[in-house]
Amino acid sequence: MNMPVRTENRFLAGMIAATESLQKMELQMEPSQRQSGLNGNEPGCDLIGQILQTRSLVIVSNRGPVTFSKDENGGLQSKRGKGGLVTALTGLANLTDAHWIASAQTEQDREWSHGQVPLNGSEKTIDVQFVSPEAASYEGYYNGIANSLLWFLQHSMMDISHTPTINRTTWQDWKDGYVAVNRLFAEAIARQVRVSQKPPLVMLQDYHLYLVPSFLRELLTSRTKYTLMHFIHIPWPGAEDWGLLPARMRLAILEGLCAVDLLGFQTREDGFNFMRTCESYLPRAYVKFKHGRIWYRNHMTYVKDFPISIDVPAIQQLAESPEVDEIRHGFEESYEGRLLIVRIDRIEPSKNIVRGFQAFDELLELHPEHRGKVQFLALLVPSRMEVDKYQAYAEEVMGAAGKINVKYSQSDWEPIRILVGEDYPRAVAAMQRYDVLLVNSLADGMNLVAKEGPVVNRRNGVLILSERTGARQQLEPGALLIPPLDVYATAEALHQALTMPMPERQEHAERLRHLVEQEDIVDWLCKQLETIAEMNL
Ligand code: GDG
Repeated sequence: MNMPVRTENRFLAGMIAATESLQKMELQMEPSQRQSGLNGNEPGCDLIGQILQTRSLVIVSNRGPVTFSKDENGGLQSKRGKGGLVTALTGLANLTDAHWIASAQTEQDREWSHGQVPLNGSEKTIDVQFVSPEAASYEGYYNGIANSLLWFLQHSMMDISHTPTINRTTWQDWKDGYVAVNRLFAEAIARQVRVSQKPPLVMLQDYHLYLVPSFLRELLTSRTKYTLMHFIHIPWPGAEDWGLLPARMRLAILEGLCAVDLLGFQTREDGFNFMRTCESYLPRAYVKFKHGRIWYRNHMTYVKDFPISIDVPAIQQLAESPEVDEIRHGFEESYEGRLLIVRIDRIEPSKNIVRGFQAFDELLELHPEHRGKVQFLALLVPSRMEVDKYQAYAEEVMGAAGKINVKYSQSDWEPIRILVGEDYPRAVAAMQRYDVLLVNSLADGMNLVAKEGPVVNRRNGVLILSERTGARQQLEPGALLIPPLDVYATAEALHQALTMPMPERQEHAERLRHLVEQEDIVDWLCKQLETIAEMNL
């Protein structure tokens, strides 16, 4: 069985990015500087070295930092995971013994199963281990429950008059897929915790692994020393949304998460919603909202927001590379004399791509002076194409753009240009060239594009940001906020951005750059470790 390599490797990318940054930092700094962290004034970073001297790391995510495939000669070739999260966590791995548990994505991952993977630019290695569920079990866990049910519920995208219908197949996906794969992960973690020389920090990632913590508590005795962290990358909606999930599933998820020591969310709102959900649906949970604490079954879970970010130096370095330079020159030539609106997303209903095009249509109606003068460039990465809804959505996106192009095209101007495919250097080149970056997600845990754009853009471009992205919490002072359902407001925001005087654009752009640089991916990790130390977890 050969599972397709999927494109949505966003948090892995982040982890790797942050780990590599830390790694670089460690290599470049004198020992006396190491304790002071990134720039010497981030208290969280003071503690990284200290904490990791006494702890080992067990990182757990659905996708790992590496996948294996066959090369042309039938040999084994490895491909490293991309993005900030993988980088971030790989960096940490350089500072202590690290073990990464993930699910096998290919037949070669299954065969390879467990071994050492070298870290970039260092003699150290990271111990990577794959769990290998049966294909049907993985399908039920990944597509059946995580992507079709939890993703839609947590992005408030359930169209309950029609979908989802929870039927026998869903329950089978739950029992033989989600529960079974979470148990497999827990068993692998438990084995690792038992043989660990130092008490491990177990860092679980995301919505695929909600049940792991309670299984782990069952498998390990209360005398075993370890700290359990879980970071949730996607939104946590209000208690009413969770009311739609059958009680048995909801209870298992809440019990799982209340077995964690430190539970991280992207925003304060997400953490607050989680606590409200526990108060509503977890009998005998005692919630202290003000202090972010939940007591359940003699265990305290500390709930806190740790907004994820990007590896700023890494993306700036890539932006300066000859490869990106060449692509940017191409864009500059093609769009010379025109203002450029850019969006960069997975083809994903929560990214609200169709309404983005509708807003552009509205702009060209309301402000015809932009016709022929503004180009909309959409860089779209195919995602989860094995799920019917995603295929249908991709068709809808293409249809919406096609209609607008038919309506307004001129001999030398096609209003919307769509580039489909995975090409990160191309995405970075587009980020450098935009005059307006449109992020209008219906709901988004964070949205990293909103953070990447401002640190590489060369034209003091304006960020239009949905108020339902996690990025809003930090970037609001430098962005034009829009309600994502309102295409009229989005069209007006586009007009405001396209006509904004340069000094104002500059002020907004500088503010955004500063906000992102202040709190990058290393800071995200530092703050979590700082909390572990402060809370004595
Ligand atoms: C989830 C949550 C949360 C873009 N084009 C290509 C490419 N990209 C990069 C972007 C960005 C990443 O992919 C996408 O990250 P987002 O945050 O925008 O969105 P999700 O994939 O939905 O991520 C989200 C995130 O997890 C982290 O916690 O922010 O809310 O939904 O970095 O620049 N990457 C590659 N090829 C491309 O063509 N490899």
